[in-house]
Amino acid sequence: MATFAIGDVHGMMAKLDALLDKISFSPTRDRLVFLGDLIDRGPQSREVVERVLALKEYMGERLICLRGNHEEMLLNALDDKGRESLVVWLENGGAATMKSYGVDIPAKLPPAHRQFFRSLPLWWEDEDHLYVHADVEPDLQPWEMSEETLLWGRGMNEHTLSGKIVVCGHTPQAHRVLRKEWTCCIDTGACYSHPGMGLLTAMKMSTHEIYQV
Ligand SMILES: [Mn+2]
Repeated sequence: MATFAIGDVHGMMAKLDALLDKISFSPTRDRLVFLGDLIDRGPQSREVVERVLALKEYMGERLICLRGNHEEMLLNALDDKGRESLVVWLENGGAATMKSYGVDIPAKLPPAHRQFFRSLPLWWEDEDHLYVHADVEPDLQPWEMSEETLLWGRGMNEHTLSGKIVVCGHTPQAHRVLRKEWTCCIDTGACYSHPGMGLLTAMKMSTHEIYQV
């Protein structure tokens, strides 16, 4: 069984399709770990979520999708922590997501999708790696870390406590992934057109081999 981590998709359906082809994973044996931020900014968030849900239906617990700060902003807008939470989300790529769903308020998002967003965990781990959307706190167990760090942090910290390699997205890297000794960031700015960005990245965890489209 191989495990592949996949960086921030941000509504880029064609790139997700191409990447899933490229890694030629086995849906009956392998494991996929999406690092969060499936949605926002790019044009096809609805299609991306539908694809991940369809894969999840088939793969069950072998598909893990973490919550990113963009799913968090969507949930804040949905649960309305005030009108401001909706504005914050819309201005940070949420408008593209609403457009892809053809709805004008988040409460009209499909119930299965809302339930999916709520179900997303903040971290996951295997023998050798700790997977988070954004960042970790070096000396805390993952369940003790603040949501602020896990969803929004930019520190690229090592997880000293476990010694596991941290695998994260969230902070777009130009040209290639960021590899430090104990941290890998595989967000390569799939939705951006800045020089060196616009790539979606997967990493095969047993070898740390990189796949990009
Ligand atoms: Mn993010």
